[in-house]
Amino acid sequence: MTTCLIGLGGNLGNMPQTIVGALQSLSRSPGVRVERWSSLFQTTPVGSAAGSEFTNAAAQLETTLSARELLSCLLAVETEFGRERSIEWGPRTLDLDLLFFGNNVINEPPVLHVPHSGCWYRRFVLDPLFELVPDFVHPEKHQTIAELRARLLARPFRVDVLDLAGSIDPVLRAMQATLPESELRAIRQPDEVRHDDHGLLVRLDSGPLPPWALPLKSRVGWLDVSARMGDRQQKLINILRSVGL
Ligand code: PH2
Ligand code: MG
Ligand code: MG
Repeated sequence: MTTCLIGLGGNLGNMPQTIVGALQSLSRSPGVRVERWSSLFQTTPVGSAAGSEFTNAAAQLETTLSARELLSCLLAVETEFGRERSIEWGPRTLDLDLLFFGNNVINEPPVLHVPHSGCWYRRFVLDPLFELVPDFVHPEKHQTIAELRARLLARPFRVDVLDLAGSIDPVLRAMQATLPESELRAIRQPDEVRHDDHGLLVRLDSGPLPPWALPLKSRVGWLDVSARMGDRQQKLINILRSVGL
């Protein structure tokens, strides 16, 4: 038996009905038991094409399935509730994300990544999880759900952006003007790196990291979105919205 945590979300149709229906459907799946679920949260959409307000929740499952099998089961339930995959990060009737599979760290690209890459800095994931399992320890970040969530509540919220190309300043200046509760800074060289690990340290662009930047990967606040779609400004906006700014 493995204890798992999943995230539920969507912004099309009757979401309370869909979420209850999805949990019922999961509990009828062989090898899956739904143990507990959070309340429903109304959340600000993250992503330029995401559409209207989302409803998010989390649930705790017990399963005899493998992570891969459980993922197929989640996809089947998404399909059952009319999920279409046309626009990436578009509006959806139901999104079921496998957030944690016990304490396992699993990377089988392109589909299976556990813990879920976005689960530690997104309020719409952490707020429901905090209700269910505040003391659960993230197996890669080595912090509890409560600690990860508390990091995001600091104001001003600090976002340091690794800027090896030296070209991010205009983007940061434009964004800073509209986001007084954030503190955006470019990091181009080692002496600009802060010694503490507050807020986020974001890598937007792909390419080799210089040796001085390699140790930064082990920081709790390290967030690598270099493989994500979108331009740099859109990626930053999505991060700040995720944090709750
Ligand atoms: N899921 C997304 C994109 N944006 N925004 C909110 N508020 N909640 C989500 O669950 C969500 C989102 C992609 O899965
Ligand atoms: Mg999702
Ligand atoms: Mg998903």
